[in-house]
Amino acid sequence: MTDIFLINPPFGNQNMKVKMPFGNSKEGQKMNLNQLSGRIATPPLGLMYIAAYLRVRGITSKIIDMRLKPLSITDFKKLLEEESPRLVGIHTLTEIYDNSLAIARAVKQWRSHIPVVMGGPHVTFIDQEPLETGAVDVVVRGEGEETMWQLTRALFSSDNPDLARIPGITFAHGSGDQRKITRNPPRTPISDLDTLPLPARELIDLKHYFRSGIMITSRGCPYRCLFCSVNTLTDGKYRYRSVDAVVEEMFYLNQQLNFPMVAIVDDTISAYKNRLPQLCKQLIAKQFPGEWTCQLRVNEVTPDILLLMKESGCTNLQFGIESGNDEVLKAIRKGITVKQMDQAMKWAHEAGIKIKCSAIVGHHADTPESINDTVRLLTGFKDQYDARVSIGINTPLPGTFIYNNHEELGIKIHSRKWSEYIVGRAIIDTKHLSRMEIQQHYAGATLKTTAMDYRTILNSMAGNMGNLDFDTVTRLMATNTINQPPYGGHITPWVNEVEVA
Ligand code: B12
Ligand code: SF4
Repeated sequence: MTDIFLINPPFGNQNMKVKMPFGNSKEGQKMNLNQLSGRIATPPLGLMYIAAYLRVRGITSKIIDMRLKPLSITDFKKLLEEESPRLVGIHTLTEIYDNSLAIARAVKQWRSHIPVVMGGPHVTFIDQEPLETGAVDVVVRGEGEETMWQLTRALFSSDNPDLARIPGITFAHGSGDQRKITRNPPRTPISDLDTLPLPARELIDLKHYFRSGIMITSRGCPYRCLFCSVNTLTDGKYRYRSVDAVVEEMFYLNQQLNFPMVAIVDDTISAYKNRLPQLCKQLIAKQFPGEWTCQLRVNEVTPDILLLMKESGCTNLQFGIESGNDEVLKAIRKGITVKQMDQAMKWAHEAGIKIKCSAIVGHHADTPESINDTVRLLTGFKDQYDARVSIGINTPLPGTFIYNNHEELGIKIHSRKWSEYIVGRAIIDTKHLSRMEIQQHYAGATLKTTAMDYRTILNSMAGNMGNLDFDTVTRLMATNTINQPPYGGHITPWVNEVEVA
């Protein structure tokens, strides 16, 4: 018997024909999404960390990754029946929240007295909503390790546990008219990350993931970009593991688990100045035989650091450049300049590191001209440095400054459906751009700067826009100007014409 099920819900946005979050079943037969999802899934680090933490304290977990393997709701209930967990924990991001909730409901249909706990970035900020549905009993806000330990200990040892003393949770108690929701004070984030056991990788089927050798070396980020929730998620506390511990895990992934490429997925690995060079030097000294990759900020690199990174095995890196316009960069408080980008790209290229740049269109300060600057910059990086590019649409995720202060920034949010908070779908108007225009700039910028062709972009947008089929999107886009810069000249009514919300 397993004490706890920890569930990573499936994606829910790639194919809007989805009616149920479970694929390949009668209920979910419209969903071919899971096949895609299985190909791009990465191991659920947060759940693996929680499982490892609980295991050394005597609590067993099973991680069920529905993103990797489709599971019908009937099969899921069968699994519940077979293994009879004493508690079910569910991971949540904003875009997958509906699926998380559907899973919670399935658990309650199976046995209503089994505690259902939700955690992850979305519910850290939107904690009341799941509890109000009656399908969720406790929300864990912020980091889950210590909170889950205290919670399971309380729930497993008493029929009438005192949850009021557990920091970092919001919980429901009482029933019917007497049902109340209490938000306890926040938990202080774990200060010494080296005290955590390594993620419980043996609980998942590592070989089937798209990028299996992932790890983190730090938590949080000291910057406060307006579109990002990381700072608030971690209560502004940036913490990092010791270089020794990081090197040990990298060797473990490469040597014991045979992953040629280790992907460090920290928000930003370089925020503490001396640590990255120290890490590289140690990898060089110990002759790390694998390759590694990470993402970092353009203002935190120098030619020397990049050369050291390359020498230590870093073959790929990602820069979050966000915009190609200095005014916009200032307005979103990114703390970098176009000049710094130019330099960093050049240095990384000279060091022989392959580069990917990610950018966003539809910032509150973006105009057609500033988006053109972004496109021009990215095209230049592509041509000059063979950079790969990914583009997203500015999305007001809970916990971000833009979500909390959207009116002040002149942003109008069109949707409160969480499943629509996805990077390929515009849900805001800004002072300068309507959501239709943002959507079209996204299509134009993606076409210009990525390897995606027109058909692929329209196809993916058809999914993101709702139940639109490819032909409809093609028809609606037919007269637009996305091939003709400057973008934003003549715009075909699109979102307005087909109301999908
Ligand atoms: C690495 C990363 C990725 C990786 C892989 C993540 C993975 N497989 O684990 C990749 C690149 C695949 C990725 C993709 C995306 N990501 Co991402 N990603 C991150 C990043 C930088 C770190 C996540 C991480 O591993 N942290 C370390 C682990 C230990 O922490 P954790 O997962 O948060 O889990 C802890 C707590 O949240 C909590 N917890 C989590 N789940 C549960 C469940 C229970 C029951 C409990 C009790 C507790 C609990 O306890 C855990 C341990 O402390 C975060 C930023 C951040 N700092 O959180 C963004 C972040 C999570 N990503 C984000 C987004 C938006 C995305 C994308 C949607 C972006 C896109 N372009 O499409 C995609 C979609 C992913 C998807 N649909 O699942 C947002 C989510 C915001 C939101 N409100 O949903 C974040 C917060 C960044 C941001 N922009 O603000 N991501
Ligand atoms: S976008 Fe990157 S640098 Fe900015 S706050 Fe988020 S994690 Fe930090």
